[in-house]
Amino acid sequence: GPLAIIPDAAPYPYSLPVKKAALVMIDFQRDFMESGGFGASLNNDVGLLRQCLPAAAALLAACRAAGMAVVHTLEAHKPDLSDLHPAKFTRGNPPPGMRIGDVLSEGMGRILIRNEPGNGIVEEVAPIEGELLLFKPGKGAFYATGLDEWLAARGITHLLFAGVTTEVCVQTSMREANDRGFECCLVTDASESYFPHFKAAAVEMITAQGGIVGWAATAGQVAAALS
Ligand code: C5J
Repeated sequence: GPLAIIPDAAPYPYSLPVKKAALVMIDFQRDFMESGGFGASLNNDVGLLRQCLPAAAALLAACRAAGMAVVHTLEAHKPDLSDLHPAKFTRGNPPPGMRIGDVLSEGMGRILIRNEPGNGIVEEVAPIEGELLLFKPGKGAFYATGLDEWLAARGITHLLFAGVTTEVCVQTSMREANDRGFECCLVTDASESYFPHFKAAAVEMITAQGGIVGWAATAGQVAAALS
């Protein structure tokens, strides 16, 4: 099959066998990205996260045009909270009304619960028919989701990562993938954090030591390699 090469990837050129690759879009959900959502209610600036949407949309379009597999994840729990560990439920000592499963507002619904309004993917990068949509109860995309089996069934060996937030769910997912033998590349401008210095540190620690977790490239570099 076709091989896309990104010559300017960090820390050295990244080769992407297009038919054995998937784009993994992590947690582009209203909960984290919209004013009035859960992230905003925790005093985070969602404007910082939204900066990555144009690059993420361009990346998604380029990967779709290349015929690549696309996976979208949502950080989401079952309505009965049976997949929510007490350690996650109580972390941060949230006040009543601000715990996972509580109703945040009429517009957003229950916090981090499957299929609630806030748990939808923002329209700029919404899934289309034929793409995998996964609910994930943890930070990493491989924990309790069946993603390993889905990728193995398709012979996928290479993963591109985009999404929010860079140092939490994106980095955790990329590290999980790296330990499972996938060749991973973080698409830097298609990922954002509420803390710019955390994003910068995550990109550095992923690519340091010869790419100890994987590569990094921009959406434009990926699109150019795929075109
Ligand atoms: C966070 C995520 N930051 N998707 N979730 O809690 O990174």
